[in-house]
Amino acid sequence: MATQPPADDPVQDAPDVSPPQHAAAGLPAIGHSLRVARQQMGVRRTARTLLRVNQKDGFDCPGCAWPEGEKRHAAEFCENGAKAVAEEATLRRITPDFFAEHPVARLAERSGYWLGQQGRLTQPMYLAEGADHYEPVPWERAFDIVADELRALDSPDEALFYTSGRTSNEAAFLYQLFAREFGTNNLPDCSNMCHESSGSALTETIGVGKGSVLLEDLPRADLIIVAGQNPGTNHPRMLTALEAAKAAGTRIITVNPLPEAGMERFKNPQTARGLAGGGTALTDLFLQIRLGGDQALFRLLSRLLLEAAESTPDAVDRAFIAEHTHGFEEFAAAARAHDWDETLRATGLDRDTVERALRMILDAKSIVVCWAMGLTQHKHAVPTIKEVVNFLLLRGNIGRPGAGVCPVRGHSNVQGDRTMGIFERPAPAFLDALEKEFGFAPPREHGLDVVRSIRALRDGTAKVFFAMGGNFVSASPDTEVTEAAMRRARLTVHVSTKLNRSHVVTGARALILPTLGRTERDRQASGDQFVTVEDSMGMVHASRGRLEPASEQLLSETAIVCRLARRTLGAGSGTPWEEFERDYSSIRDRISRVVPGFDDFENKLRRPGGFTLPHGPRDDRRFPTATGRANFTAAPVEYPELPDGRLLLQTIRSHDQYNTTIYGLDDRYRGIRGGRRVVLVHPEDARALGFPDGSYTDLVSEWRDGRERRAPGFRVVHYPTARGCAAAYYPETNVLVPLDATADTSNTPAGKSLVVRLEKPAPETAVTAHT
Ligand SMILES: Nc1nc2c(c(=O)[nH]1)N[C@H]1C(S)=C(S)[C@@H](COP(=O)(O)OP(=O)(O)OC[C@H]3O[C@@H](n4cnc5c(=O)[nH]c(N)nc54)[C@H](O)[C@@H]3O)O[C@H]1N2
Ligand SMILES: Nc1nc2c(c(=O)[nH]1)N[C@H]1C(S)=C(S)[C@@H](COP(=O)(O)OP(=O)(O)OC[C@H]3O[C@@H](n4cnc5c(=O)[nH]c(N)nc54)[C@H](O)[C@@H]3O)O[C@H]1N2
Ligand SMILES: [Mo]
Repeated sequence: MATQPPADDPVQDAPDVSPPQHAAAGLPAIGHSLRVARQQMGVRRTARTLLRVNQKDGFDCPGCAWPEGEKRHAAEFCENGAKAVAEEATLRRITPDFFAEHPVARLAERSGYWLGQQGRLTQPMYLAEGADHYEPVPWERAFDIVADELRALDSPDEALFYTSGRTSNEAAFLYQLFAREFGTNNLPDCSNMCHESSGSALTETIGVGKGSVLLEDLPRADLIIVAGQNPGTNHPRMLTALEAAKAAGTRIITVNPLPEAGMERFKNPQTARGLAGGGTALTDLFLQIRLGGDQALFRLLSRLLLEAAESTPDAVDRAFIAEHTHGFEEFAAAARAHDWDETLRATGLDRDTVERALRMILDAKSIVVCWAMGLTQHKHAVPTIKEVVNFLLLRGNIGRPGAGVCPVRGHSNVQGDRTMGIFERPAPAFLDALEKEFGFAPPREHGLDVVRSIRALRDGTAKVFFAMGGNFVSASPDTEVTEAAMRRARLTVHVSTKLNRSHVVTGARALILPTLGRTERDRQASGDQFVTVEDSMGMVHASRGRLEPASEQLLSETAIVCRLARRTLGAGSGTPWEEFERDYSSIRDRISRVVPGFDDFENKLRRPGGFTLPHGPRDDRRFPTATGRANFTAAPVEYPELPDGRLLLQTIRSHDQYNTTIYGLDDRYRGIRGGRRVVLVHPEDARALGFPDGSYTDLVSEWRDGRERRAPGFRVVHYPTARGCAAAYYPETNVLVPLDATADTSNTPAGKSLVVRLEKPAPETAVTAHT
């Protein structure tokens, strides 16, 4: 059966709105995934591909970083995993004719949705200075263009090497090696916009910037708190794990300004009960918190635990605190001084609800806290996550079964890329190990993260932008500033699978280098290769694609790095780039000697399901911090201020997108269909501001630089969010996020608490705005 042609553009944005749903998945999820898959891949390829997702000899799902369980179903996929696979395994193709037909300036007027729908990139393409169109370019010439431009720079620090989180361990390890041999630590990555706040907070407090929980801990927990996360859409397989935990008696508290359907009830499509019956209710207690109120909430819960301990000594774990922690007295003093009224103001919660939460906490011997972007993308994200750690430390909820911190990562290998050294501020020990293994002196000065990279482009101090995947201009904040910055570069280069906006908002010259996806066979001179990835819980395993590549001209990411490195570094490099390209096990051999936890790498991969990386706090309550113990911290409590007549806006994902990749225009669980320019506002707030349901508004963000940032033409949807709060989709709302509005310490764009006003739009913008 033929696949369907892509939809027309521009998208008329007049969404249908119905009440939000109260359960996720079930039969409709299967129907939707099969429909999307068939449109992109046809029937046979759909069946062949979806059966291979996350199987032990198959490929790692390019969707999220949630781990695979030991017991795998014949179809270990979820609706959004299936969409991610279909997006990559699509049979649609972009050939040079497409670029001959469409000038770059016209492509820049298209929506991101339309660009992504055109299909897989098939050939390297070059946009010469002053040219209107991309033209095909042979690979060897493409590498010459990049190498010449890099070598012409006054300093290696004028180059930026971005990574998105789908890159395999092997490619990531070589990419950072190349950047450092070239002479820079400018390795910004999507993590800078994602879980950087978790990394910063956890490294300081427990000494390891990763989660301490394994999949088997979830059903062992008495209580799981899910704060600032929407797993029904973004980590659907997590619902299966939560369902299993419920069956084992675990209780769940959800902390979120939005009542997300997936956390209310899960209808597991892999069980009869899920398909035909009512499914499983997941949340036992819902704390509908105001945006940014979490630090105040966790501080209050800690205060209440300390008070409870005065009459019930085991409300806090004194032995653990004495033996394993530092800074308790200072923290306890700050917690005791923390105030109820301030917490109720910051959170919008009532006293009774907080007390119910406290009783569930006191009843729980072991607690896991899971979180994602709802905690990481605020100005005070790092102190918020440190507050979660304080709360867990009080009852010794780390380093024992059923307890711990569980930051749930986004991109399928974002955690592995970091482990492989994709980091602008590498640890000295990592650089020492590189130096010893490869015999060159890596740069020691810290490099630039995402926000600092944008400033460097804007100010002309960075001149070459190279991206290993991702869609930098759409994912980054302050779209106008970022796009203008990108246009100042001398050369922009994107290693990509699909067309996106970053290919059409370019520097003076630009290259698109098409690459293999996860699902595709990777053939090199020594035979078929596999790669490895690390999931959100530190499990490393192999991933092997089986599909024929989208085009004969694709190179693997690994091969691209190897060839570029040879061309750029020439005889100056003693690194065996040719051998690395020929046989990926030679890369793993080097990784095993440089990266802690990877000794005997190749052999450990033979174990079914792979192996788990060591984690001091989890394994034996070893805390490699500055104090050698787990650190309590007593940062001042913060929460966003909301001026009169304004709303706090969070930027979120719909059910039909993967970051900047738009699969479709519906957000089924929230009752939105056929459009993305919607803003969800509490009915009473909307009425007070004069916006009936179905009216249109511009969103105008207010920031201390006084500059107006406007996103025009949003349909107002009356929605049961927390009072004073609003929500709209990213990337459309990235125009509203000021470049300087970032989290303290982690520098992550604070896209979850923007002060905005609603303004009646000029009539003509009401229904013609595109996604
Ligand atoms: N299908 C699909 N899967 C994905 C992605 C995708 O786009 N599509 N993206 C991947 C990536 S890179 C990532 S990082 C993850 C993102 O996964 P999530 O973090 O789940 O994604 P968001 O849509 O940003 O949702 C943030 C959630 O936090 C809540 N929230 C916002 N602010 C606050 C707050 O101040 N306090 C509390 N308690 N809650 C708050 C929001 O209401 C929302 O439920 O998903 C990954 N998986
Ligand atoms: N306002 C706001 N902004 C945000 C966020 C938010 O919540 N709100 N979330 C932030 C977060 S958590 C993240 S992680 C970032 C995401 O930032 P990015 O990771 O940069 O963006 P993606 O949209 O995931 O990138 C999609 C592109 O990756 C390419 N691609 C896909 N698969 C492959 C592959 O296997 N190899 C290669 N080389 N390329 C591939 C395709 O060309 C596709 O167009 O956005 C951040 N931006
Ligand atoms: Mo992310």
